[in-house]
Amino acid sequence: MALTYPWMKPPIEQRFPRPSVMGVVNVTPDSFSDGGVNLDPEVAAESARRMRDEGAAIVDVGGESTRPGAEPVSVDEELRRVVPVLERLQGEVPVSIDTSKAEVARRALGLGAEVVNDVTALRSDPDLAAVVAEQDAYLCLMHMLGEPRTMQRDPRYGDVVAEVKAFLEERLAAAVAAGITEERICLDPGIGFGKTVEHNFELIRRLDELAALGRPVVVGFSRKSSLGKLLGDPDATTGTTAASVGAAVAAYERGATILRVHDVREHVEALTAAAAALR
Ligand code: HH2
Repeated sequence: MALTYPWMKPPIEQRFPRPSVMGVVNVTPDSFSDGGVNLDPEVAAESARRMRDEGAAIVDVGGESTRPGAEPVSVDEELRRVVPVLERLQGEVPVSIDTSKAEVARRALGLGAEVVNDVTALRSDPDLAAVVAEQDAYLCLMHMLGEPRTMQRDPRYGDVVAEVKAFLEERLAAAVAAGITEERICLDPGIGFGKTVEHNFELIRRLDELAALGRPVVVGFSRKSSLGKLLGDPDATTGTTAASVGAAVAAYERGATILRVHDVREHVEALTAAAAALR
């Protein structure tokens, strides 16, 4: 059963101590690295259970791809994809719902999801903030420049870290003003969401500046194309597991709390060793 009393629910940094791994299960035909793999709800649920067994603190279930160029999906289609998976995981695997839609979040929280992961940081559905506030859910606010359909067309910043930080600070204040408890909220620079390879690595290099906002930082560099490009393929659409692990460990060292990843076992092992070494 979901915890609904504020005095029973720990702050997000206690619920997900540093470093915690968030496994990714995309129930979509078109996600950039695992599209089509988990379309069958039983296969998706099995992927989530395996991630839990491999050490994921939570599994992020998504029914809409936000890869560069992706087209939005309807509420009905998103519900059709994720609800059968959430029903199977209820009471078994801690779940985060990767959605920007209030109705999807509401159904997911009713089925036991703990976190709402909104890549639009409460900018796309005016009803989402109230759903999170009413359910006293944990919330991830992510930075994105533009929208998935067009965001990778020549993204530009004066100072990418300063601009992402100002955005996250403003969205955090907006969420709190909408009635969401600050200690439920974590922040994410949105690796690959309207950013070049250099922007993405600068955000990791200077992640301490984002952590200085005082909220736990989530980083999702896993398998993203910047890793493939860094390794020499200018047309890469994905990156390797090894490169993902390297980026995750660097992000952890610079202050990340939650690492959102596809390859859970490798990340848990690497982060366990990194945490022992850096303690
Ligand atoms: N990245 C993706 C989706 N959701 N959420 C957060 N908080 N941070 C991220 O970096 C992030 C995210 C994109 O990755 P993926 O889910 O694997 O692909 P797709 O959007 O194509 O389904």
